[in-house]
Amino acid sequence: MKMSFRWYGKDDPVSLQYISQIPNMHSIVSAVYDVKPGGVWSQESIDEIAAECAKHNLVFDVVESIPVHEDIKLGRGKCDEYIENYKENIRRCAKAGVKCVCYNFMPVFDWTRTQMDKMAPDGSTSLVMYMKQLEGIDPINDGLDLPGWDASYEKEELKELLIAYGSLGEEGLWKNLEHFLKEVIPVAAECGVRMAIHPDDPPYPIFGLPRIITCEKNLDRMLAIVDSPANSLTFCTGSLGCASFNDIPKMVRKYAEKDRIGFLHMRNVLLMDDGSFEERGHLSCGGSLDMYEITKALVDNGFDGYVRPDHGRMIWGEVGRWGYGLYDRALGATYLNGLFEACEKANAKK
Ligand code: DNO
Repeated sequence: MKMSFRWYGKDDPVSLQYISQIPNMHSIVSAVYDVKPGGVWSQESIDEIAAECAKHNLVFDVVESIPVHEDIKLGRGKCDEYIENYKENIRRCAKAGVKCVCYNFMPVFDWTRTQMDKMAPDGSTSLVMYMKQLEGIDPINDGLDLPGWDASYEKEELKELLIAYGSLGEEGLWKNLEHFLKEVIPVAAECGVRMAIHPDDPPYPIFGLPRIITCEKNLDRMLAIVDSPANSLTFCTGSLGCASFNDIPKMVRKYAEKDRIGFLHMRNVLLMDDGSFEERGHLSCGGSLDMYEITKALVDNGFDGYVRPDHGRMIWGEVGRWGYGLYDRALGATYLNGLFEACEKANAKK
């Protein structure tokens, strides 16, 4: 396992120096943030991230994300040009030492929550999704600005996209994913890069948009499109784990055994009866997921990919990006390091 940490570049309030002080920190997960989806990243920008990381004894070997342009997901417009650009980005990242590229195939919106600062009795805050609040959201008229949402869409554009995806439907989206993978995976394989798709978060349709990277059956289908280790998963325990139909430890074991997990996002969620969920601290005792069983499933299968502590709570008065402060993610990394060491040593004694 290689422990990693997401860093949003020079504007990130969390510095590389602080990240490097977290025990056992190895890799930086980052991206070029000033190029629009569909564009080509300059080699200099990519190399600069790698050089900054190296100054702190960290390795920039995971990209999250190279965004997939909506034209690719919709199979229209400049789809083929954007796919060529995507391939070029993979080649350039590989040149700078990147080994794994995380991406997603969610229409229009990335991860969705209904409240970013839900306060727990201990005064910490975290991200939540309450079904009651979700029902009240009108994605077109509410002018939402949630992390992961591209706030640059005009109302009319957004309306058009929602209609286009409505008529594309799930099977249309599968067809476009298939085209994308068949084009991009061979290039990644050639460069020694593992593409790692991030599941839809949450893993079910929202606002009438199709979502397909949601459950075991669909992950199987996605992996079968190109049966290569370069076509892998970013197994996000919190995203898949906020639907009760996903048995997370079982799925981790299955895909680790098949060597189809390139990258893991590890975090815990508390799942509620009506499908609502709250993000919690990383420990098993904080939520619905058994983080020990998940780690054991990885270690039993000799997992040697990347792991990052995903979203943390805001604690100790920290102010920063929702889910991406330093303190709680660092606690998460330390906890996960402990789980891995314990599982590895227990296995070594057998
Ligand atoms: C949320 C993240 C996602 C993820 C993308 C990957 O915190 O896990 O935004 O980066 O979905 O493409």
